[in-house]
Amino acid sequence: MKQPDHRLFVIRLTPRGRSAIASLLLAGRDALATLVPCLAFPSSGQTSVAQDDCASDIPVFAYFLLGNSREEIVLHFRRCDMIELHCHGGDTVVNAIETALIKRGAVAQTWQGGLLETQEPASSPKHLTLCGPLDMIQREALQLLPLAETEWTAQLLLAQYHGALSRQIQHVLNLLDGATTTTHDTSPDRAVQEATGILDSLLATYESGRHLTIPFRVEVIGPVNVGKSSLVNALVGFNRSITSQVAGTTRDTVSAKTVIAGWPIMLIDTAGIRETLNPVEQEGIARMKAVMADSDLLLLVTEACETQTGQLPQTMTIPETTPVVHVVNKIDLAEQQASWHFRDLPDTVPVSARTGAGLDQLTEMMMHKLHQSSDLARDDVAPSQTALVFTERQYSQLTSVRQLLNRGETASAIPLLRRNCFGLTPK
Ligand SMILES: Nc1nc2c(ncn2[C@@H]2O[C@H](COP(=O)(O)OP(=O)(O)OP(=O)(O)O)[C@@H](O)[C@H]2O)c(=O)[nH]1
Ligand SMILES: [Mg+2]
Repeated sequence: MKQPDHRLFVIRLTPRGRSAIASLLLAGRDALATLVPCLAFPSSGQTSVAQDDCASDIPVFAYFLLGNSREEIVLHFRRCDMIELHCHGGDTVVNAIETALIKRGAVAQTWQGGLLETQEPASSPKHLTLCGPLDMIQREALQLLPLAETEWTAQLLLAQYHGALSRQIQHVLNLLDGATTTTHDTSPDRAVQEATGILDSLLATYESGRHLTIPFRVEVIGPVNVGKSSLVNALVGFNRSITSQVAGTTRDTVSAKTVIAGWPIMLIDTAGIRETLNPVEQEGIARMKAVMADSDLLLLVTEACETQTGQLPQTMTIPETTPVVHVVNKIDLAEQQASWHFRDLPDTVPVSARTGAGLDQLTEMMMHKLHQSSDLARDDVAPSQTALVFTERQYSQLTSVRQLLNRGETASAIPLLRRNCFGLTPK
């Protein structure tokens, strides 16, 4: 016989550390019964809490009994199996209440784990349901949503929570199911071909999707004194980096976070590249090269009025796999714009960090490169309609499915897709 689900969780909703107020959530079928013996009430107020209070939206003031002392708390009943406890924010108080509840059988959970525990997995028997059955992808979106740093990325994650990616994968599943049954009205090969096409486009979105919560890393490199730091400052809108006409001003890597077209971007200013005997500058250049390996995009800055210092040493090589935008700075100084020998080079944008000329074109090209020319670089993207692969787990599972299809193993791909992408048990 199936055992009843009596799991009880105490979840810290607010981060550890000092704050005015902290919030805990007690979640599970036995939440009310576990909590009641720990409570006392002010003489002027109510004397206990019961099932009826769960239906009311009115917060209840109470004391949480802790040995000889008691702590003021405010209870809010989301439901009888989800009770919020709001208490003073000092760590000692929160720890004491959490420990008392653990002693009474609750299991401590982080808010991330708690978020998932309080959802009903699509395949499991009902236990705690906050918003209906969610598949594994939706649960991952829910978990990442609080980490989104911009409204745009939050909207995209919300779309995945509402099933944008799941619907696409469901469509792939339907096609593959159809291909393995004789009743399908198109040919099995055509259906598998369509499914692989959809999978390929989904896999291509991961380059963008993985940056919903982790900023893109854009490194600004180039010879000394061409205006790299000035460009970073112009892009972030404040003087993050020191600039001067003295070549070799920036010695270390300097990071500055900004948002471009709704995406979080980490701009990394670096030491100018030149042959130098100065050990500090050499170290700066070494750090610049080390950062280059992890960059999503390089902005290679040179200057329109190329001076002796503004040239890149011959020995400087750029990794072939990292996308590059060539930025020709200081166009305000170039007397005859037609004379720029850079202007016909591909992926080149002339700008002036001083006047701001060309910066819009630069950010547009940066987005185009970062999203690998996918639709996400376009202005008219409707977030609610956009399906994105956004976790490494999803990417590796979909890659495995794609490989099985490549080998013609459609029947094996279907359960993998059902189980590992959705968390569903195979039929
Ligand atoms: N006229 C003009 N001057 C600029 C522009 N951008 C930067 N400068 C000037 O060029 C000089 C060098 O600028 P930085 O931003 O310090 O150059 P950098 O490439 O970071 O230099 P290092 O850190 O030494 O490698 C400063 O005097 C800036 O004011 C520009 O667009 N136009
Ligand atoms: Mg600099």
